[in-house]
Amino acid sequence: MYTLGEFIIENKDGYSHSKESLLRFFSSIKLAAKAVHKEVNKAGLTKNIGSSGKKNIQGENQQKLDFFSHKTFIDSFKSREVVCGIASEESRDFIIIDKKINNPIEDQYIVLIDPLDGSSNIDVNVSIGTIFSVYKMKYTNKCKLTINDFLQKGNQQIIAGYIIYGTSTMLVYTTGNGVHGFTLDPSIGTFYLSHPNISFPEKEKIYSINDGNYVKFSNGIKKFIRYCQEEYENRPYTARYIGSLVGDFHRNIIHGGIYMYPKTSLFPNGKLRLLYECNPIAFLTEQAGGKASNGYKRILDIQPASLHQRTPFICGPNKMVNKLEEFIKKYE
Ligand code: P6P
Repeated sequence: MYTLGEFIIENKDGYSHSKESLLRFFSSIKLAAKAVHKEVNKAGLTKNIGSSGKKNIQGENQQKLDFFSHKTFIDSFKSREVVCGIASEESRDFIIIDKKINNPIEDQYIVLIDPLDGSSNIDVNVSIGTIFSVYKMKYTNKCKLTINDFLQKGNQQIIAGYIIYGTSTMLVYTTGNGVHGFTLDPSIGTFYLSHPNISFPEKEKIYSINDGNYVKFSNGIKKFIRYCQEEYENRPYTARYIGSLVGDFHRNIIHGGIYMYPKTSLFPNGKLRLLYECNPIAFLTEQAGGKASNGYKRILDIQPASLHQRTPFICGPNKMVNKLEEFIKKYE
């Protein structure tokens, strides 16, 4: 069984840039993931549970583990000399790691990260995750990073993935040649290839949406929810929603389902963030044979205007996403 390092060394992921940079990057991801895994798995027994008492830049309650994960991943990136700039859900501005820019290795990565997505679920023991999105520096002038290095379209990503802290801790990633899942063996701290070439199954089974917002949805979304509930063909689909994007998405990519977070009156531009939630999940979705849109446009083609901008988000099997877009077009 391949370890993640062996998988990369043998270029099983078809990565076409510097293998050394990729190894350094995933060395930092693995180290940080194991540290977060350890804290998450004993959260109930330590002081690391509950709110930090601070608000993040989105004005949301920051959980103690949000900050722990943010700091852990950033420190890990800094020490592996492959990341020159980081944008995190937990920090207003991007973070420049100066000394990396002149580093001799070929690729300098720009990383956008949601350090601990779904963290409101920590106190109730529901799966949560870290989501990461990676670009090369946009401009050859490596003397100075600018915001434009971070506001690249999602179709420019070179790596995207997540770690899910669930019944097991898994790392799932793509470099544009399929989606591959690795499960952590905590007894020896090694990630082993457990899910090669993940793709949406032929048969759709699940629809995921926060039904509590039903009255706030557009007619197109309401019509699609009713469509999922009709008794016809292989419907009704099963409704599954745990309020954790990584948990909902991971289940849906394995079992076959659509995830929707459309705009509502509370979130007129959608709730999820384009750069470090939707773009990486959209890249994985397409690599797994599915489709990701805002209801009208391919997520990966959206030109970002700001680091923390939000977007309506739909991702899943082509047939389900196309059907939803049909309803949105017909009923708005
Ligand atoms: P709601 C978590 O806060 C998150 O960003 C996603 O992980 C999750 O899918 C969504 O928000 C849940 O939002 O409004 O349904 O609680």
